[in-house]
Amino acid sequence: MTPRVLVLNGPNLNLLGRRRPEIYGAQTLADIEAACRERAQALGLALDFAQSNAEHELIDRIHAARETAQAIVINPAAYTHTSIAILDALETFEGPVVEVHLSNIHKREPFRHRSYVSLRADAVIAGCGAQGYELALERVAALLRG
Ligand code: CA2
Repeated sequence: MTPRVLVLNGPNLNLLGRRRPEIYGAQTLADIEAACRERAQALGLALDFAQSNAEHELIDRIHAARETAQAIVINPAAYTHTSIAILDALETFEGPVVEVHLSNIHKREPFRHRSYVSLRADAVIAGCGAQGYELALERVAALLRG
């Protein structure tokens, strides 16, 4: 069976490409989704791609992925630094979890240096821009292959 990966994006990432390109790059979330779909197909992965500005919707997506996906790639955006609830949800998920940030959060304000999600993530990619999502899919494919 083709393994399925959920790529999940947190608040404000729907605005990518329209503001702050110096930090987050010029690509829109639709551009990133298209690149992920292409890379997933090449890696033999099925893909679900979602974004929400609401913490509870992100949690509901993670819960649903327990039944529908074998791995999660997540950019929790600002919830990275605040959400024990998203960490708890990810801890109920049994497959690989890769955390992605477009920017290098460690080069930015001190409040961005702490990630609750990293306490669960099997890998963290930061500062690679949109390419980070494709690198995350490659890592997930390797982890799923065993
Ligand atoms: O670097 C990342 O990917 C972040 O997860 C992005 C979050 C930020 O809170 C994290 O510290 C690091 C913010 C996403 C906001 O996206 C915007 C997109 C366009 C314009 C303004 C914000």
